[in-house]
Amino acid sequence: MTRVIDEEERALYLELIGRADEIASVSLVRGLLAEGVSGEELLTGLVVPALRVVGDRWATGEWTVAREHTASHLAGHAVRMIADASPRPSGRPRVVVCCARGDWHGLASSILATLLRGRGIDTTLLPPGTGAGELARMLPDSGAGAVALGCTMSTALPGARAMVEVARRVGVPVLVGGPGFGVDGRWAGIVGANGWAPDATRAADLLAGPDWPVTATPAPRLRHLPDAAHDGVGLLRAPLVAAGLSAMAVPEREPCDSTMRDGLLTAVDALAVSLFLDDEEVFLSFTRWFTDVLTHRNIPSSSLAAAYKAFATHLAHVPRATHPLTTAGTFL
Ligand code: B12
Repeated sequence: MTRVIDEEERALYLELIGRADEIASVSLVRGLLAEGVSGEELLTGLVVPALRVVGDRWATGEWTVAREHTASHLAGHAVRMIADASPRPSGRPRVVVCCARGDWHGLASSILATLLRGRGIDTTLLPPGTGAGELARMLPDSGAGAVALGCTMSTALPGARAMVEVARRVGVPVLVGGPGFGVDGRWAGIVGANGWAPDATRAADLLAGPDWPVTATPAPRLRHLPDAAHDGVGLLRAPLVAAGLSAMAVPEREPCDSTMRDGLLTAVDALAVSLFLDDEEVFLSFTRWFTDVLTHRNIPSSSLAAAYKAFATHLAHVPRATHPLTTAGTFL
């Protein structure tokens, strides 16, 4: 029987990365590998659950950004060790693993690439920041039979769309995944993906299964694009954030300041992406999450409502943008 990670080991690992104990966290992972725990089990039973808690602890303000970054960095170290312990597969078509341009969660891609490799599927992992142009240039000579495209932040969905388009244009099918595609992958279809998987294990099953296509046709066009409203909001990013910040009228103090500034930047991006996808749920789900983050920092939701009113005033000339702002305002 394969050895699985237990609750105690999960708690210990979280504790170690949470107190930045690199040596002990590395030796825990090394020990588990030596005991014969599979790479896949370590990824799905230890690293991924720990990263989720790390994120939640940042969101609730329990951990500082620095503590969250350090813990995540150590989790990346574990992924590297697991990858190094997996034999290099051969003979199967290669999968190019990457994340949507605009999304910096490259660790999720490296977790997927490592798991695929453990299943005997060879991968080329592209770093975050790789865009559609670079993907278009490298794909034809890569020997890739598929692209596995991750997206953690819905704000990067336009980047995902551009990457799907170039891959499908050269006949390479694209499997997508990650929370940025929404609950049950609701935005996977609109970006033109050939498939969506809820987790890395099922991604591997799909890619190795008989139903995964060997070629792809070009992605269907999005009827409502190009979209002037989406471009208009994007162009006003800086003035909108400035107006929102002053409307929030929260006393200047760290760390709330940067949380709000970063949050409002993401709010503008989420609004623009709602227009891009023609689905205001992107903006509404972001607003629910951000309200929660602010509440944990004792900032009332009325402050965010005030920022959204300021956005609406600045965007009076973009009628499609005011509807999601008004809807979000009703639950703030
Ligand atoms: C580490 C981390 C970062 C690091 C990333 C470093 C790196 N090298 O990756 C840094 C510091 C850069 C970062 C930045 C930000 N982050 Co961050 N981050 C995280 C954290 C803690 C871990 C991410 C991770 O690797 N998860 C592990 C993966 C494997 O889990 P998963 O995404 O659920 O993936 C599973 C499936 O979705 C699927 N899957 C994933 N990818 C793919 C791909 C394919 C092709 C397939 C088929 C399947 C698949 O398989 C996985 C498991 O089986 C998460 C917490 C969390 N819950 O994940 C927050 C989190 C994702 N971040 C968050 C936020 C808000 C941000 C920032 C906006 C913060 C800021 N104010 O600047 C920025 C955004 C930057 C950007 N534009 O991308 C939020 C997102 C909230 C939301 N609802 O939008 C989270 C959820 C934290 C939280 N609890 O609030 N982050």
